[in-house]
Amino acid sequence: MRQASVPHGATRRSPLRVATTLIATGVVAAATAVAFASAADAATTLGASAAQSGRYFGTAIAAGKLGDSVYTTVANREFTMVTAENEMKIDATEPNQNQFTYTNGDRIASWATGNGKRLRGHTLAWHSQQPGWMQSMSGTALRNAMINHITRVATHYKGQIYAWDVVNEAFADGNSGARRDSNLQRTGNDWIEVAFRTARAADPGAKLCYNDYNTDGQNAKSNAVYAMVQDFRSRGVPIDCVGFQSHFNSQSPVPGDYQANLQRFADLGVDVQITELDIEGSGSAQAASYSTVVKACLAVSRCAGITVWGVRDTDSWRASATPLLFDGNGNKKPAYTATLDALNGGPTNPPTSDPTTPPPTGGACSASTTLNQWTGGFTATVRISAGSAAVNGWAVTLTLPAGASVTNTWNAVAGGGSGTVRFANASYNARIPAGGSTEFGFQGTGTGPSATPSCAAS
Ligand code: G2I
Repeated sequence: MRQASVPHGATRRSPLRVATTLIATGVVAAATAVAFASAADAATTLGASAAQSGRYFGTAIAAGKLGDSVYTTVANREFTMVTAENEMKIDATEPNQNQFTYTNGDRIASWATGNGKRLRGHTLAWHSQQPGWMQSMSGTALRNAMINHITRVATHYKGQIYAWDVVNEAFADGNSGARRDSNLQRTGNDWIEVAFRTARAADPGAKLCYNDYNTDGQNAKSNAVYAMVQDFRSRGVPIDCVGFQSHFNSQSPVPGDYQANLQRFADLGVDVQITELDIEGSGSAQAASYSTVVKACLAVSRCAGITVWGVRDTDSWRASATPLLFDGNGNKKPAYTATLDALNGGPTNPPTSDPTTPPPTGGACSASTTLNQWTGGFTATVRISAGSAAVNGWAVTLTLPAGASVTNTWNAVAGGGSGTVRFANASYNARIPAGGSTEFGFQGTGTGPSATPSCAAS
């Protein structure tokens, strides 16, 4: 079932098996609303400010830098999503055919989960960064190797990945609107849909994305991707999201139709994600471009989040162009402030309230959890119902069994990843009318919650 009534993060498939239903009845309404942030207490990190509208703010992480305490301090403080910059690519995970190496990818995955962050997987099928053995392959042998690679890697990370870049950069630059020539393309035009079907079979809980660059505005290349996504949606090929890398510089600035382009893809019924954002430059010009990108995402309800391609300028693949939000010492740049301000002032922010006028007190709420449990993982769907009075904001608290942790949340903002976890409403589902209900969900590793959730309304 697709939930069309919620803005984004809502394309999770329904649990196939319903194992447990838990009902908890209402906890007393709070006297003051805590769900709404006023300007005076605007969020002070990128992750928290993005979470106000139910979005994530992520970064690429390099395993080799996890021993650098400035790097990890900034990354842990600011970001809620992590992409492995190179460590989950084909050459890194399968250096020799059928010999899989997950050491560095796992280091990033455990750093992310250990710090309560979600993971984007990058990338399962790509013409570039192929190991030598794959570069020299073709035809059926290559097609089978691709299927095997996707199956093995997606299975290894099953349950840990919010979204996979299943296929990366498969279209040609320029005006042809054609597929990029590559050994994978030469195995047959259906290689992309085979890759998506294979990924879905291996990890049905992950969102599956197509990811590319120079597709950020409307042009021949993005038109070709658009046609593919439209075709996939019409034929039931499993695609959930499109990633827009968004590597910008003066030759390739933020397009004037950036937001409109995101929106037209979203209108196909997929999430859109900004996956590798960096903008060459400095000072106020760079800051203004970052602000434009953030505002575009906030204005598109299915824009699920933004990932920047590195922490500090010195961590960037194009370090000399200083394209990121922190300088080499980890200090915030003007681009950081502009990004934070845009996130805090975005159109989907919760409404601000006059601090001298207490917001109206809402009624009580109750919560019930439907659990889909498999060995080593679970998804939980939580329904929050209002009583005879409307609810203006809600928070559900539940306790996970020992060893369990939350890896992925949709339609709510999670606080804590293990033990007692609190889920607060997103801005767009705070209000529940009298007698009405709303749902959020989360995915986790280990055993799902059997304890009774409590619901606090405001
Ligand atoms: O090129 C920027 C990005 C474009 N979209 C796909 C991304 O996967 C890509 O990321 C970059 C990484 O940021 C670089 O770090 O991909 C490059 C390779 O295509 C990465 O560069 C590689 C170097 O080519 C290797 O020589 C080096 O060993 O980084 C490796 C690790 O530092």
